[in-house]
Amino acid sequence: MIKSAVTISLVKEAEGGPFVFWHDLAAGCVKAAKLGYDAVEVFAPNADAIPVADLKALTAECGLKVAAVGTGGGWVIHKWHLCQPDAASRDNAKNFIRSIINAGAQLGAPAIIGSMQGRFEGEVSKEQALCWLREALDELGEHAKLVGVPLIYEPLNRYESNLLNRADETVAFLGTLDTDNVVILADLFHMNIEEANIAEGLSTYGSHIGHVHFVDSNRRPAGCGHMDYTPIAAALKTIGYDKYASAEAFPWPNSDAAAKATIGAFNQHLA
Ligand SMILES: [Mn+2]
Repeated sequence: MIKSAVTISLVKEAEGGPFVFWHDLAAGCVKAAKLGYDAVEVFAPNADAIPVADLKALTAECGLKVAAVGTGGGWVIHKWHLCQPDAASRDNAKNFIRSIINAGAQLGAPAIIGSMQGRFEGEVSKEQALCWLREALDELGEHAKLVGVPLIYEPLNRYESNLLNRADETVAFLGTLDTDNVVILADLFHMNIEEANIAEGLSTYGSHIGHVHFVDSNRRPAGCGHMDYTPIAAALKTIGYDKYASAEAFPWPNSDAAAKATIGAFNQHLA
């Protein structure tokens, strides 16, 4: 059975971004629980800003899990990513991600590599960038395995990364990894831009999918754009997807309404 989750961002620098609840873990958890969500996904500025013990107590009290933790703070705040030309920045990116993996693991939550994958540009060729991405996913994937969680890699749309945008190329790339601990985040907003057919893209990912960002075509909450969820839900059912569908969407028209809209669409299509 697919489980529901909703995002909470604690990152001041990310304001305006696609996160439903903002700046208050306790308030977000209480609202998520009241609406019937199974879990929260937490986007923090760094690992130290994830209050592991408090969040454990808070989610237990609310009957929630932590679905995943984001690593994008390393990009949004420090402008580090895994494909920068200088080794020091790449190391900073890896260390930042590793620390988030460790914090998330204490909550049973895998970390997501989205914007931290970066892009190729300038002196860095695509081949070189994919080589660095492969090395980082192998290293961090094995590290995540040691602490008992998968590592989630999120292909982005062409306006956010030029590395891997579609399911077919991503699955081919996964086949070149040494680690078996990297799973895919299927973000319906990115897929809507890049895939000829979203349901077919989900089928191409198949059992590689470890997380879904459940959102509409315009990055508003599910049900507030023109996404057709019927074939999407059918594809997820066919591949036996049973992890989280997480609301990573703009807080449109506001946080409470976005959370309510998403859980309504979840119950209609995915529950
Ligand atoms: Mn996403």
